[in-house]
Parts: sequence; C-alpha cells; structure tokens
Amino acid sequence: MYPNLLLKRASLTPNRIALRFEGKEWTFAQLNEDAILFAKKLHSKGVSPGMRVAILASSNAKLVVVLHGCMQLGCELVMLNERLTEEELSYQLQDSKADFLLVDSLDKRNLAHENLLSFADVECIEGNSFQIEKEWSKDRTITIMYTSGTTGKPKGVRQSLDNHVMSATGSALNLGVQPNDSWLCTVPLFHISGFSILMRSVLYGMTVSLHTKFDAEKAVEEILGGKVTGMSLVAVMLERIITVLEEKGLAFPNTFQSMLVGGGPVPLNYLERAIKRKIPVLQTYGMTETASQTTTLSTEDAIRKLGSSGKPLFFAEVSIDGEEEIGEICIKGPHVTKGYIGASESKNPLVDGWLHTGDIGYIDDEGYLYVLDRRSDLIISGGENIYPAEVEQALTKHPGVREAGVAGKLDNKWGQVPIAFVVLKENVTEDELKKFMKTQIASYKQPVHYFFVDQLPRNASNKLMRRDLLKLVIE
Ligand code: S0N
Ligand code: AMP
Ligand code: MG
Ligand code: MG
Ligand code: MG
Repeated sequence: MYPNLLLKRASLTPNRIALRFEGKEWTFAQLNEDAILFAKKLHSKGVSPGMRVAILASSNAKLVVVLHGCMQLGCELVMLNERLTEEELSYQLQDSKADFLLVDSLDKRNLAHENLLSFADVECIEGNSFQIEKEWSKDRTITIMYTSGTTGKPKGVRQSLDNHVMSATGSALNLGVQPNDSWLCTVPLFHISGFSILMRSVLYGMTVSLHTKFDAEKAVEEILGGKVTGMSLVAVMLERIITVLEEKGLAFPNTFQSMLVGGGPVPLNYLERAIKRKIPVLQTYGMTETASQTTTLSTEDAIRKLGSSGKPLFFAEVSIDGEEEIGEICIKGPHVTKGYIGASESKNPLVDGWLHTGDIGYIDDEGYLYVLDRRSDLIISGGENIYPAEVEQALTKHPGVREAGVAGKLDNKWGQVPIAFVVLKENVTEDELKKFMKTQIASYKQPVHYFFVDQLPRNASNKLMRRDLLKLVIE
C-alpha cells in the first residue's frame, strides 16, 4: 500500500504552492480540498469507486482538480487525446468500456456516451459524501493511455499507482528534489509526458506551472523570470525555444536546471544550439508503457555523450536483445506496465519480465543507451505517434481504394511526416481522399502527400515493405 498521495502531501506541506495557472495559485491544501469537493459531486452524479472515467479536456486548473478528484474517488482515468477525431475517440470509449465520459465543454465534440457529463454539470450540484481512502493499493490502476501497435489497433495501456510512484522516485534519485522546485508543464496532460509531472508534483511537493497551449515566447519569458526550475518537452518545442533565445540573443538563467527532452529523437544540431543558450538539456528515453522516463542523460554528460539517451534510472534495467551489439531495446522495472485493457487485455507485453519495445539501439562501454530506430515503422511527428497501419486502414476504408502504404518522410518542422501511396480501384481525386481522411483520423496524422501508384512493394510472403515505399518517389 501507498498513502493517498494528495492527502499525504497536503498534510506534509499544506501551504506550499501546488499549481500555478493564468496568474492564480493553489496550495496543496486548497488543491486537496477542491479535489475532494469535486469527488463528492461526482459521487452524487452516480460515479463510484472502481469505475472507469474517460476524460476529454484541455490543460487548465480545473482539469487538474478533476483528475485529482477522480483519483480521490478511486476511479480509473482513461486519458483521451484531444487531437483525435470522433471516430478515433469512439473506439477508445468503446474499448475501455468507460462508465462515464467527462468533458470540459459539451459543445466541443459530438460524442455519444450514455453517461456524458461536462465539468459544469458536476460542479453545479450538491456533493454526496464518500469514504476517503487513506491508503491506496499499489496495483490500483491510476491511468489508461492508448497507443497503437503494429496492427494499427490502439491499445489501452494500464499505468498503476506503483508504476507512477516508482517512475517519479527513479527520476528524483537522478535529478534531485528541492523545496523550491517548480515544473513548467506545456505538454498535454493526456500524455504521460504531462501526467507524470502531476504525479511528481504530489510526491515531491513540487509546484506545477501549467499552460493550456505551448507558446515558445511565453515559456521563455517564464523561465527568464526565474520562477521555474524545470520543463518537459519534445524536440520540436525545444527548437522553437532555442529560436526565440537566438533571436533575442539571450541565454537561460542558472535558476533553470532541467530541460527534459523526450518522446522521440532529438537532432544533434538542436542539442548543440541548446547548450550554447545555457539550456540544461537532459535527453530522455521514455514511453507510455513505462510511465515516463526509463533512461535520462545528465547535464554533465550532455556534451560528452551527445546523442545518447543516458543511463537507466535507479530502478530500471535496460538490455539489448539479439546476437549483435545493436538490437531491440528491452526494459525491466517497477515502472513498466503490467499490461493492457480492453481488446488487448490478453496480450502480455512482457517476456520473462522484460518489455520488448520494438525500438532499436545499443549500449556503449560505459552503459549509456543510444536509440537508433523506432519500433514497427512508427512515425513520430512533433511528439505525436502515427502508426502507418492506422493511416493505411483509414485509407482502405474508402470504397475507391484497393490498397495503401504509408511511410514517414523527414521534415524540418515536425521531424517526420506521413506520406501515402495509394492503389486505386476506381477513379478518386486527391481532394476527395483528403476530405474523407479528415473524418477518419486526427489532423496531425494526415498524409502530407499522396502518390497514386500501380502497385506497392511487397516481399515474397506478400508483406508490405514500407521502407521501400520512399524509393518509389526518390527514383
Ligand atoms: C509540438 C506541439 C506543441 C505543436 O502544437 P501547436 O504548435 O500548438 O499546434 P496547434 O496550434 O495545436 O495546431 C496547429 C496545426 O498544427 C497541427 N499539429 C499540431 N501538433 C502537431 C504534430 N505533433 N504533428 C503534426 N501536426 C501537428 C495541428 O493538427 C494543426 O493543424 P490543422 O490546422 O491542420 O488542424 C504539439 O504537437 C505537442 O504538444 N506535442 C508534444 C506532445 C507530447 O507531449 N508528446 C510526448 C508523448 N510521449 C510520451 O509522453 C512518452 C515520453 C515521455 O514521457 C516524455 C516526453 C517528453 C518529455 C518528457 C517525457 C518523460 O519521460 O517524462
Ligand atoms: P509513446 O509512449 O507512444 O508516445 O512513444 C514512445 C516512443 O517514442 C518510444 O517507443 C520510442 O520509439 C520513441 N522515443 C522516446 N524517446 C526517444 C528518444 N530519446 N530517442 C528516440 N526515440 C525515442
Ligand atoms: Mg534540482
Ligand atoms: Mg497546442
Ligand atoms: Mg504517444
């Protein structure tokens, strides 16, 4: 068992600032009080401990209260990605069998759910008392986040309380914790990059400064102001921050200690430019299945080990599977998910206790991990994952499409973007296809180019050779 995290934190440091949002501040005592009040109101609406609650909302102070409220009530949180289409969200709602769907505003989306509630629907009613649990079971599911696989079918990853606590503890043993620590959160709370900041906040007594939308100018301004000590971001965001500093001829102050960069590869050129601007970059390798970081490079090593994602955190183990030095990255530790929910529940992601990531890399003589390639043709655009199979399946849903292949193309703005190769059954224009695709998949997953071809490259066993697709346009 672990203590009820927020309750414990509110009793340890009630007056410390938990949250800053748009000029307002909440202490841990206030956050705890607001969360319990929201939990009581949810309970009057029929939400009970153990239920699964799906959340669709933008990052703001209310969402933080809602998330903690649900945790206080003992609910499992299904974290929905705001960028997805109704089609994609409906699948996750159905697969997770969420008992309730909570949205920040009712008019945002046309989602069908028998128990649909807006935050305001809950806030306007009287609360109903419930038994606040002083201790939480380690195995309890805190969050469920969807990621896709080779097949293109999204899978709900279960992140337990122990996963979150051990992840946060491993990170603390690497970065250290100071009473004045304050983390700037401009990554979505529905991704583990963002949610893990909330978990570290209650465990460490650390302030979270939350922004609804990432704005490089605003982030730089806040860091220069000296109040934040750390921030999490993906490569594209780092590049925007570096550009602002370069344009203004500025560098970051010493008060700012940790710039945690992950979610995908970081071009060496960004790292070199970051160091010139005194940005204390910490490259990290983490994923949804490991509730945030597995390895992190320290600032001292940032130059000497440029390009490495660092060493495994205290409780984590990393090994390379295969005969050669370079092979599949495997991960073990208490931060690794126990498995999936819904249609993939029976699939065990672990083999003999090891998570086989599908990512390719090697460990050097000093124990530093280098990630060389992504799992299963995964395309990462601005820190958002795009599975080729998912885009291909959406394309073949169109009656005029016989078959489709999707590959990632290098892109200056997003790192990588998807391009589509389509074999038609009947005459369909590119515009028609684009319009159809908008109804199927999120806008960041839309192919940026369509190539109409007579056939797709396949091997002897008829498997689509995605890496050969790009050759079709280069030659
Ligand atoms: C990069 C971001 C901020 C870009 O969003 P921006 O500029 O605010 O765009 P919008 O105004 O919202 O939209 C304008 C148009 O741009 C399109 N668009 C938006 N994002 C993308 C994208 N990523 N790729 C392609 N297009 C994009 C919109 O669709 C819109 O187009 P139209 O007008 O056509 O509709 C934003 O994408 C962002 O926040 N990215 C980061 C997300 C993230 O956090 N990813 C990490 C996920 N992985 C993990 O959580 C595991 C790793 C991890 O835990 C971690 C990662 C990083 C740091 C630390 C950790 C850790 O271990 O703790
Ligand atoms: P997800 O949790 O679904 O958002 O994505 C995690 C994936 O991002 C990993 O499996 C890797 O493919 C990729 N990734 C994360 N960190 C790094 C890194 N430091 N370098 C290269 N790829 C990374
Ligand atoms: Mg520190
Ligand atoms: Mg945004
Ligand atoms: Mg993802």
